[in-house]
Amino acid sequence: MFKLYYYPNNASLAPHFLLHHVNADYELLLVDKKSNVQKSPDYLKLNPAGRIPTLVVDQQPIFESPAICMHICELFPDSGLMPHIGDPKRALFYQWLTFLNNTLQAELMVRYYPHRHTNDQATIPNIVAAQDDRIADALSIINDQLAYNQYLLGDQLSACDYFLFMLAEWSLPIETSPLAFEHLAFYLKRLCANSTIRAVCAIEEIDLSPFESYSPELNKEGVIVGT
Ligand SMILES: N[C@@H](CCC(=O)N[C@@H](CS)C(=O)NCC(=O)O)C(=O)O
Repeated sequence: MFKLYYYPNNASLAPHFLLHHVNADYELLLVDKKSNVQKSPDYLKLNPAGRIPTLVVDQQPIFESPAICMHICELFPDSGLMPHIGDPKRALFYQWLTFLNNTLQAELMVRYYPHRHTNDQATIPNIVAAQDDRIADALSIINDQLAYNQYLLGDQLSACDYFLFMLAEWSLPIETSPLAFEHLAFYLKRLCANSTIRAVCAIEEIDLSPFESYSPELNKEGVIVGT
């Protein structure tokens, strides 16, 4: 039995996708972020960083969303969510999961918590604008990878795709949305048909319609405008 401490559409979303995908026996425990429960003494005993998510497996709490994802993949080696040791794609798995967490997610965190990155409130709009550019740079690299690949690692879905879907959802309000990138936009639309994404987003009340309704504007030659 797994216990996932979560809040809808937070960093718990990727682990939630994986637990659902592998058909694990799991319980969802809401951490009421609106009341700052993630900073409460009881929660800090599980997760001293005071962040969401935490996964408890056999009484052992683990924090950091990508670590939780890798752990779930290793506990369910036949799920196909992580290439086996010896598979050349394994290195790409590490590469993309780290890029997603350490670059795109890190930039999004500064974008959404800019006040934590300055002593001068007047600079907050500048931080947000700079972050919007950095997020667009990261999305562009991902878009290039998806130009010739159905999924991030090639032709097979992996945990990296679930992680990317979570971050793409967070990126929707950013100045250059993920839907401004053609290959990424078509990929996200395709992922909306994934049964785990549909089920988990229904549980967490996440609206898939921005991705589902993606339909690029075409010029007279049938070429996407802006490409
Ligand atoms: N690196 C952590 C970041 C987790 C994180 O920052 N979670 C956010 C929600 S998406 C959170 O707990 N925010 C509340 C806070 O910082 O007080 C991870 O990937 O698990």
